[in-house]
Amino acid sequence: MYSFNNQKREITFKKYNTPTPWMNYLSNGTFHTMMSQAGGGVAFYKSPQIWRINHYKFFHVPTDRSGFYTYIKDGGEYWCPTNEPCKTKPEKWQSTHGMGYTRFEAERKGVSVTATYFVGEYENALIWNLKLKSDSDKHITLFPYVELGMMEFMRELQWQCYNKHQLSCYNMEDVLVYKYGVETQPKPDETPLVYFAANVPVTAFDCDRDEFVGAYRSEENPQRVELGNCSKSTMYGGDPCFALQLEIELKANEEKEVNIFLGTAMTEEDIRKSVENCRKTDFVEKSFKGLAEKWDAHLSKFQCKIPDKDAETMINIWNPYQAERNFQFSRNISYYATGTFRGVGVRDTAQDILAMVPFDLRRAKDKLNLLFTQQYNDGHCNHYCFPTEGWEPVTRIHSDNHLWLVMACYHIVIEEGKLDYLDEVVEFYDGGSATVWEHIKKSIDFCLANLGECGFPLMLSSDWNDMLYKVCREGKGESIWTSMQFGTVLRQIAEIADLKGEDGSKYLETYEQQKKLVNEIAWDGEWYRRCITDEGTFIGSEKEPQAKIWLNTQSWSVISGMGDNGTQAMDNVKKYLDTDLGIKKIHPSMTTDYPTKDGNLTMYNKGCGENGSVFCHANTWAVIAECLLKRPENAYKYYHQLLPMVAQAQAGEWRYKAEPYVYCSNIFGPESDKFGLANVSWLTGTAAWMYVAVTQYMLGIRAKWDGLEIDPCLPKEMLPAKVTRVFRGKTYNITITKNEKKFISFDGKETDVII
Ligand code: IFM
Repeated sequence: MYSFNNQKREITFKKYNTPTPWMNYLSNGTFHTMMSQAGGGVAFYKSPQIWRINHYKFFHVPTDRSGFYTYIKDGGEYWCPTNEPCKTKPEKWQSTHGMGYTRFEAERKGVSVTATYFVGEYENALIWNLKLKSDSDKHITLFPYVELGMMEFMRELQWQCYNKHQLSCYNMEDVLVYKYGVETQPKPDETPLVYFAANVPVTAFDCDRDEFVGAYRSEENPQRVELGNCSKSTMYGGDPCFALQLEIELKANEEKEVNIFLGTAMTEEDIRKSVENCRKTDFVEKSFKGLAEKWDAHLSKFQCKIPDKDAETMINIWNPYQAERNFQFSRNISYYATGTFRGVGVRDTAQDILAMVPFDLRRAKDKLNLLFTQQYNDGHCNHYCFPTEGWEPVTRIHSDNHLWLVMACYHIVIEEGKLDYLDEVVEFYDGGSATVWEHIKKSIDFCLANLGECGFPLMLSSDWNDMLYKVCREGKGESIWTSMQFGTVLRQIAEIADLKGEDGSKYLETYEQQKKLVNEIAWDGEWYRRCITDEGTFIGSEKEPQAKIWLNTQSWSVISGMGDNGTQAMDNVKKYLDTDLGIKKIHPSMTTDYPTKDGNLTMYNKGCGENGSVFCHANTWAVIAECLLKRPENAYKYYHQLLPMVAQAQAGEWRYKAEPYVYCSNIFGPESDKFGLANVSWLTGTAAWMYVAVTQYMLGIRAKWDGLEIDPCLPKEMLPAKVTRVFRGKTYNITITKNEKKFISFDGKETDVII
């Protein structure tokens, strides 16, 4: 079904009809395309909310339509190198996802095509590089095709009957142009034109989807492809598309290269310039080379060689690749997330930053600075913001958002080994500005100013766990987990304060107070309780009939160093929550009338989503906790069982369904009849945290202020481990043969370290 080629950093698929679309993201930071193994997907410029280019029909059948298709008309029949969407299939076919590109290799009746799609750094365009060959002299017709849509997806759903008459699609000297002229769009002056061009002569085109596809047909059998010619339709009001007709002569065994460009530019003149650039002889090759070099440089900052090859594949390639995509897209658009309302989540993005820190400190700082702009003078933060769309933020106050900022900042400062970043000045959302150092101190102040009756942080609109918004609607509910998160960052800010020559002890005093509460009030006898409701009920207690034990307060009791009984708590994680497909978030799952019918905590079915599924994001913290407890076998079990290819093999491909090369957010738990079904892949905090867990806790290579600490917690399956880590501009080659702590001081002279 699939195979990895780690040398090339690729995964190849032999079948097009995977259980769900298995996606890749092609991007240059401005122009983006999410593309499946069968050529389906969606392209957008900067924002999928307001500058979406083509239609992608989420959740509809047939699955994974539409996409970026090139019909090859060869005599009476036609087919696509992407395999989909035609009935006539290639005789030989495979597709491959690589770092920022997707390639299709297909053959039918002596015609072979290699189609590589990627977005290079020089133009904002999806490049379709087609290499064509035939075993005999042949004339074929190519029809590259994209079904366009209204750029604002939500407006299209609601208002297309009026607004589609404000769309135009036309031919400009054999370059097709789409203008999204809809009134009252959010940023008309920044809305680009979209273009579609080829580097070979264009015989005809269509801009009107209905003309190209025809009535009661679909992308499976467009009438114009069947007829063998496009109609030269324009589209001033209606449903737009880009379709080109390209006549190609193939000489036996000679390769012909055709390039198609789906791009954006601000004006017609800019389009002309952009297309001229794209058509230059070395443009495509240069762009692809640039992409490869970029990923080489990025990934070479941390590479390992270990006996567990699945883990190695994830650590070296797919996990940091996925983490970078999360850093870029937050939780915006995936096969599961429709890219309609979620902009940049402060909580989510602050966690994503953690996995960017070892790779690119400036990118990490810029993103964190963006999050600081969402902070108010009292220290709390907006929940989501929409910097690209310019929409008003979601202003709900959650108990955890502002604390993640402290953690991200700590990681940056410690990685860099300098305090300079703390002096950068960033505006507050409600006016004025302050240094980064002042910003993070305000995070702490806000938490301190919002403690509940028992002394734990108030839950406010929920903590990390969205579902808990229901325990605090009267504003009294308290979060024991946030107390542990607070404790974790209090130790971090105390360290920074000392480094700055300020008094860190006041933070440690607060830490001790919270720690006392955790052990005296939150300890249930066997594990740590999760939270306190408005009514004063402890959720996550043996005394409760449901949701008795929750993963997060066990793992974070150890991570924060607050739990005197952390070992016992984690033993109970193993006993009650662990499965062969990961650790459940809670046990037992809740029914929809717990704690009461009117005041229920969840509407999720048992074992699904937030209710008793294996929540992969939270599993990463269990891995870290086990490392801190120095229990390598447990850490490895929790880590290994969630490796996507391992979980998929364990559950079965058609049960697991999602990609075997990226982490998902959650997996249906044992209380569901679909135990093992993986859900919400690609964009999830699992990516960043699993990377942190395995590199900084299992392999144990952690930045410290004075240097690099190597404190591994590895089972025999991962030993010996050889790691190359670039740290503060120097390359360290580290060989780990046993679990022993070692410190490399910052003089950095010692580059080969053997443990
Ligand atoms: O923490 C959240 C995240 O912000 C969105 N997905 C679910 C997580 C757990 O509730």
